[in-house]
Amino acid sequence: HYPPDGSPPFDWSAYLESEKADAAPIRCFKHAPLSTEWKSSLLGAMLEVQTKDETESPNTFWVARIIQVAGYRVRLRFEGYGIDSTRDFWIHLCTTESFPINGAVRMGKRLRPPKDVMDRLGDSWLEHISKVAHAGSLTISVPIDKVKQGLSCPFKVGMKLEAVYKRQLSHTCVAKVINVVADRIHVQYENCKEPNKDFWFHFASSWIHPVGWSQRVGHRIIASAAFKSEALDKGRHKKTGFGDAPWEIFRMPPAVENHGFSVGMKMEVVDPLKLGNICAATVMEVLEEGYLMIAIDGCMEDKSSWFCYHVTSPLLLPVGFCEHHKIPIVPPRGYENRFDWVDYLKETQSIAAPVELFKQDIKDRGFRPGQKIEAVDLIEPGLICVASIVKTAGSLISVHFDGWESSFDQWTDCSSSNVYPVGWCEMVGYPLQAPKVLEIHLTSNGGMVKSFKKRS
Ligand code: MLZ
Repeated sequence: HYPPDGSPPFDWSAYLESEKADAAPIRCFKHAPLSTEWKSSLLGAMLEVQTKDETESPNTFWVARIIQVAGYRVRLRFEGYGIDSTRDFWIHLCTTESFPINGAVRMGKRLRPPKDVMDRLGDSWLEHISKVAHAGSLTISVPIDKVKQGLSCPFKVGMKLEAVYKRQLSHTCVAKVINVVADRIHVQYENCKEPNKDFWFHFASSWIHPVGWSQRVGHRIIASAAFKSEALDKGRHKKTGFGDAPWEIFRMPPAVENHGFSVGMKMEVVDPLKLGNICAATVMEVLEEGYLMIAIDGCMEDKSSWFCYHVTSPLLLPVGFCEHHKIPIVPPRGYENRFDWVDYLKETQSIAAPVELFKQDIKDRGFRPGQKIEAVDLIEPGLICVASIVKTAGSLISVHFDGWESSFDQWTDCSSSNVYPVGWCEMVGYPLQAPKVLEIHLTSNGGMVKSFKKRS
């Protein structure tokens, strides 16, 4: 279990308090365990947890009320303390044993208040608690089977797949799963010479595909001739070869043919390599089944920088998106300080992809600026970091990594499987990157300069 050296996990409670911030509720995260079960607020709900009394047997439970919620973590107060907050304590709902009201006794536990509550309530504690039980108090139970299910992954170590190559997004590369952590897979690219050839994906990522996919849709792939000829057949018939990850376990968008996008159409996109940027972009190639090769305007000549988005991708945006949401668009090279879509389309003699082609149902999952989350750094996706929502725009959210310069911010879809509720890393035993602390330099004249760390 993380952390291997036994040091305590990141102290979310203290951090939220010092930042005076809230965590985004679990229900905002489409894919997170319990997000559909716990649709309404958990605040005020009662549950039975072990008393912290050292003198009592570990079988002793007492009723507590949820006073504050931070993702999977809640602050509890035992019944009997009234407004006294000094005995409040935090638990992780999925890693601490708890029962709904009346559940502990049913499971053979003893229901008894902590000693000081007992002293205060005297013999009336039993009466007190039966009142709580009968008052129809809101209670919750933690469906551990649902949690397990929500953290499971259909991929297994050793399975082969085609993954977009991190150093050249225009190509996929054969890759092998080398580790699975909850719903995330760690893969190693094969046949590539670079020294660090690993990458992490969520299992439902749109950057990973079954063996044969590239040739099926007409995407470029880095692979041997032998691999390609076998893959051609697998792709054509959606066949799974020995050792390949089966086609069914990939979350594939629907195959669409008459989507209306054509080569040369312009739009706005989230730059997959600089995820904080929304840029002017052009359709360079239309592949099969609704996949498009896109280039950021200004980089169109460099074919290796093209990248593939499906027509249903929430990161494909119609012309005018940025203006509508008051986000500064990143203009193509040569158009700094003078970018205007109308002039630009005229000058480049091109048309904007009609807005109806963007089949986006704008979702509001409830994220609000200021909320804290745990977010994958999509440039180094092995890192899951303490982060905040800075802005929402249509279906997009902008994620800021606490302590890092805003140039690290990343736009992502609000249903993205790369953002998690507070407490997720603790639950799955994965290291959470704490906010970067400012580096403080002393200057020669005794002053102090604070600086953020830059990406190395
Ligand atoms: N190698 C980089 C990591 C940056 C990670 C930022 N995550 C928000 C560095 O140490 O600069």
